[in-house]
Amino acid sequence: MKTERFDKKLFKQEVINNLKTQFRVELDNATQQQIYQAVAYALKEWIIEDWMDTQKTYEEKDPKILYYMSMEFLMGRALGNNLINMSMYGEVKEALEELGVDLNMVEDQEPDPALGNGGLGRLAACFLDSLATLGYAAYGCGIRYQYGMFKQKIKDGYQIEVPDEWLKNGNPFELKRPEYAKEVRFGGNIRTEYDEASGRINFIQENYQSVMAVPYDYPVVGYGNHIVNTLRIWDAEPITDFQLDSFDKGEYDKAVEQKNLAKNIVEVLYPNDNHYEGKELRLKQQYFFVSASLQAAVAKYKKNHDDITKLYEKMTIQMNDTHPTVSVAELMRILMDEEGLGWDEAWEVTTKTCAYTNHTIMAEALEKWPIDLFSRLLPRVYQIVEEIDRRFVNKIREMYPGNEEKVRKMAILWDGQVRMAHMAIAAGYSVNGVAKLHTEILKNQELKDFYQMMPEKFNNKTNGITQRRFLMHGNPLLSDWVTKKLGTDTWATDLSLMSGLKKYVDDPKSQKEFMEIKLQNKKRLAKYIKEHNGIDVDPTSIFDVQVKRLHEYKRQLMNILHVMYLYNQLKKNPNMNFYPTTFIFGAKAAAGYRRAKQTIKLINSVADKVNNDASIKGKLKVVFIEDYRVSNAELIFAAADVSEQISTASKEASGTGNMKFMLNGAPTLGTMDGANVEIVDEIGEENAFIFGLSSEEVINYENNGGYHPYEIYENDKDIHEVLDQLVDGTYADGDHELYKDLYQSLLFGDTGSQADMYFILKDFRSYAEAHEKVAKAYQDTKKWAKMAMTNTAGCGKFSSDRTIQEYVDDIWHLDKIR
Ligand code: GPV
Repeated sequence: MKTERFDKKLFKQEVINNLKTQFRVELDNATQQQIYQAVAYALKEWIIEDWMDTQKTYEEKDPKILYYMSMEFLMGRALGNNLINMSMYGEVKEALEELGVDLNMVEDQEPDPALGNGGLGRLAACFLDSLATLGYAAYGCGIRYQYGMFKQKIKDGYQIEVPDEWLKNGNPFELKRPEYAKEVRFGGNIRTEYDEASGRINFIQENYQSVMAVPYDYPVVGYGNHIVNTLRIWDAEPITDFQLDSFDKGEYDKAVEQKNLAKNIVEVLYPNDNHYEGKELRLKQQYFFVSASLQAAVAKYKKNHDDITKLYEKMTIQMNDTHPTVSVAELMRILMDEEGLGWDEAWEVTTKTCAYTNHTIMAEALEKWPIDLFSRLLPRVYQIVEEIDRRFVNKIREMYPGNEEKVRKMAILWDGQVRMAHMAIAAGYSVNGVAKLHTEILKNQELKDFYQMMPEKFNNKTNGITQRRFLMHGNPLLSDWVTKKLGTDTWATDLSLMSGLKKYVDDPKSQKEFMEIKLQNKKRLAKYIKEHNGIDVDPTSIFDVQVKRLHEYKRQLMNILHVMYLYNQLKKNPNMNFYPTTFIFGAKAAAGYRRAKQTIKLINSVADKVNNDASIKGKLKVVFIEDYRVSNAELIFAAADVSEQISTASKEASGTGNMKFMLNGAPTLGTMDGANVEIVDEIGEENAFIFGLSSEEVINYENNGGYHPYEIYENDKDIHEVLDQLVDGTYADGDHELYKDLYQSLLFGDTGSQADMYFILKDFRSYAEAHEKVAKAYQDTKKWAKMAMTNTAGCGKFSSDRTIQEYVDDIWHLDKIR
C-alpha cells in the first residue's frame, strides 16, 4: 500500500531544511544524530495532520474513550514503526538513499524509549498500536520518566546498570501540553466542614504538598488508516507559588520540598518485574499519574456533557495490573468532592467505569501498601478506601453470614495493609487474566473466593502482539515473502490470514525459501553479535534463544545448567553425535535481585569457558546479548530457530515473547504454561517441543510441601556433576563461594522456602530429552522447515488486534471510527 500523499522531493527538502533551521548544518557536515532528528521532524509534519484530523473526528463523533492506565509503556523506537504504519517506509528509504543516507543508520540513532520493564509494558505498547489500527479512541496514560529502564553493561561477566538518558537530545515525537496541566496533592490532613447551603460535608485537604503534572503527548499511528491516537505521559513540575528568596523560613522549606518532590517523582522507572518493593516514592508515582489522568479525563468529558452520572457511557478505564488501582478511590474522590455526587451515585459510576487486568499469580508481585504509609500520603483517598472496604466487608458478611474466614481472605484492609488487588476486584466491572490457563488458575486458586462471590466479573483475554513491529519492521524478508505467498498484504491487519501459508508447508520450494530467509536473518544477528560481543557464531548452527527478564520462575538457570551438562557430555565423548548449537541469552535482572544477577554471571562464565575451548570445535557456543531491549529483540526473534519458554508451569501468566518467536517461525521448546498452551492448541503438539511438569502437578507439589531435589541429586550422576561444578570452582576461577547460593537454593532452599522452588531438577531430564528431539528434528531439514512454517502459519490468533477486539466486544464496548 502506498500513501496517497507522499512527496519524495518535498520530504528530502524538509530533511535538509530541518538540518539548517535546527542545527545550522549542511547534510554533508551533519552528525548521524542530527540527521535522525531532521528525519524525525520531517515525519512529524506528516503525522501532525492526521493527528489533528483524528482528534477533530473524535470531537465530532463523540465516541466512548478508553483510558489505558499503566505505569509502563515499553514503546521501542518510533521512527521505523511510524514509517511502517504510515506505509512510507520504502519511499522514505529511497528518498534518503538519494541523499546518500542509510535509513537503518538513521533508525539506530533513536534512543529506544524504554518506559517499561518487560512483558507488561510491551503489552501496553502493542495494545496502543492495535487500538489505533482498529480505529478506537484511546489514550495511553502513564509517566514520563526522566530515566527509563537502565542500560545493561556486562563487565567481567557481571551486570552493571547504567542510567538511560533517553531524553538527552530531546524527543522529536513528543508534544508538551502545558494547557492540560493538573495539580496533584500529597499528604497533609483533612478538615471536614459542614456546608449549610448544600447540607453536605466538605472535605478539605490542608497542609499538603503539591506538584504540577504536565502532560506530554506522543502520537500513536494506526496502520494504513490515518488514525493517530495519543500516549499521554506526565512530567512533574514544581508549583511556583512560593518564592525561593522568601524570608519566611516555613515557606522557604516548603518551596524546596515541593521542588524536590517534583524532581523525584518522575525521576526513574522502578526496575522490578513481577515484584513489588513497597517504596513510598512508587506509591507517589502511582497516585501522581492516576490523579492527573483522571482529572484530565473528567474535564474532557465535562466539556461536552453535563450529566456526570453518565460518565461511564463515554469513558472506560482499564487498570494494567494493580499499579494504577488507586484509580478507583481517586475517581470516587473526584466524583464526590469535586463533582458533588453522593456515595451511592459515585460508586455506581466508578464501578461501571473501572476494569482490572491481572498479570501474575506470583505472590511477591501483589501490591499491599502499609496503611500508615498510604493514609499519610493520601489522607482523603484513604478515607474513601476505608469506606469502600467497610461496605465491601458488609457485603461479604451478607453473602456469607458467620463466615469470618471469608472476610479475612477478601477484605481490602487487613493486617495493617491496603490490598490493592482486592480493591480492584471489589470495584471493577471486569477482572481478566491474560491467557486461558492463567485465568483458570485465578478462578480456581488465587482468586477463588472472589470468583465464587462475583463470577460474572471474571473473563479471559489471551495476550497478543503486533505483527506490524514484530514481522513487518523486524523481519522485512519474511514479511515480503508472506505477502508474495498470500498474494496480499492484508495480513498486516488480519493475522488470521496467515493460515493461508499452511498449503506451502510441504512444498519443497517454499521450504527452501523460508529456510533461506531464516539463514539471512541469522547472519544479520551473527553480525550484531560479532560487533557487540566479539564472538563468532556459526549461522548454520541451531540458534536456541531465551530472551526475557531474568527471574527464577523463568528458569534461565535450568537452561544454563543444561548447557553445562552438554559441555560435560561433549568433553567426555568428543565424537558423540551432536548438532552445533548456539545458545543465546538476553536478560536484565532487577538491580537488587541477587540470585538473578548471579545467574547472569554464571551464564557469562560458562560462555567464556565453552567458547574458548578449542577441543569441542565450536560445536557449542553461548552468547549473552548485552542490554536486551525492543530494538535488538526485533533482530533476535527474526533469527531464532528455537524459542525457549521454560517457566515452571503455572508461573508465567501468559508470555508474549513466545508469540513473537512463533510469528517468526521458531518452534517453542517449552512447558505447558501461560499462552504456550494455546500455541500448542493452534499448531498441534507435534510442532512444538513440550516437556516438564504440568501446572496441576506443580500446584499439587506446592500444596503438599514441595518435593525432594536431593534425591535427584543423589541418583542422577549427570545432574550431580553439574551441581557440584557450581561449588568446585569450575566456572569461577577456583572460587567455591561465587555460585554457592544458587547451589543451596536448588538443594536446600532458604529458611522459609522450599528447596528448588521452581522444580529445575525435577524437570531437568525431560528438558534434556526435549533438546535431543530438537537436534534430531533440525537435522531433518524438511521436517524442520515444515515445523517452522507451521508455526508462522498458525500464529493468527496471537495478534494484539484479536486481543483488543475481544476487550472491545466483552469489556469496553468502544465505538469504531472509520
Ligand atoms: I505483575 N508481567 C510483567 O512483565 N511485569 C509485571 O510486573 C507483571 C507481569 C508479565 C507477565 O509476567 C507475563 O506472563 C505476561 O505475558 C505479561 O505480563 C503481559 O500480560
